[in-house]
Amino acid sequence: MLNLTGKNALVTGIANNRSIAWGIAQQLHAAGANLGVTFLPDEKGRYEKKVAELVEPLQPTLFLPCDVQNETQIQEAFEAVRDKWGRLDILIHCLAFASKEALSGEFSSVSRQDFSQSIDISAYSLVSLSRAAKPLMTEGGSIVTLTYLGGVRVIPNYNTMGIAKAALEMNVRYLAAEMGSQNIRVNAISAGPIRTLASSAVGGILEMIHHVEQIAPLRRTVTQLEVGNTAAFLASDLSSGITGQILYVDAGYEIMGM
Ligand code: NAD
Ligand code: 0WE
Repeated sequence: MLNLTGKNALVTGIANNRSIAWGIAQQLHAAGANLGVTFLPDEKGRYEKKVAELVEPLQPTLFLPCDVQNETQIQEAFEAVRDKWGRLDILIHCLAFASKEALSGEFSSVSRQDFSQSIDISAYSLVSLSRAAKPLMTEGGSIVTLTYLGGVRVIPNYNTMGIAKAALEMNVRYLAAEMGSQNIRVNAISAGPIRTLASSAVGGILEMIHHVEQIAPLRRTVTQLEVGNTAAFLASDLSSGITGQILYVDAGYEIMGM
């Protein structure tokens, strides 16, 4: 059975009750994991308060600010993990960002700055967090990130995020190859479209979800909790032979050609 009792899990990317990271945190908690949660700090501290209230029922033993563009904040977060837990077993990377301009219009119109920012937040951050996690994963570990089909195929308007996801998926393979000797596994879940804060800000997301409901073998989209269950599996010893993989949790959409 899936059992994460005694495992320490750090979850990034919770913004609200629709976040995929929230679905993951709930399922890790249900499987018995000890949770730490990071949030993206903002000037007014609004995110902090909202996320703190949301995660309260999961009784996280760590609650830390972590803007992945800030290397010092990353280091401080993992120092806090080391001081409080001593060991880390599970790292969930569930965040992405591209400017509004980079997510619409002609792909080639993207500015150098918007392109770099998206790669930095959405792809490089996995390298940075994994590097910080590595010395704390003394009994092996599992790193799980979230990707999307737009990193492999052209999805209208996904544009620069597609390039960032392609880089993220290759990061998964290089990190898995490097860290395997320490029994640290690195995998990605490629989720089908789900209505979240990030996706709702995208024009036409409802039409895309409707399209998936017509085409996907299961004739529906997936939920945050289904992604959470797969993350719990990848985080657990049930997946001990799996590393460097991109696992599609998309109601089967990816296999279809027509
Ligand atoms: P979300 O808006 O709930 O989560 C995105 C998170 O990224 C937020 O918590 C936000 O605070 C965080 N973030 C942005 N910039 C950051 C920074 N500089 N430092 C730290 N955190 C930062 O949306 P979501 O849909 O749950 O997205 C989570 C992940 O799932 C992303 O990687 C996204 O690409 C991926 N994904 C989403 C879908 C979908 O349809 N919603 C499908 C496949 C994959
Ligand atoms: O990865 C994502 C969304 C990522 C995302 C969303 C936003 C909207 C608000 C990253 N940055 C931002 N920046 C903002 O200012 N998904 C997989 C969801 C998504 O986004 C799309 C999609 C799908 C699906 C964008 C265009 C087309 C399809």
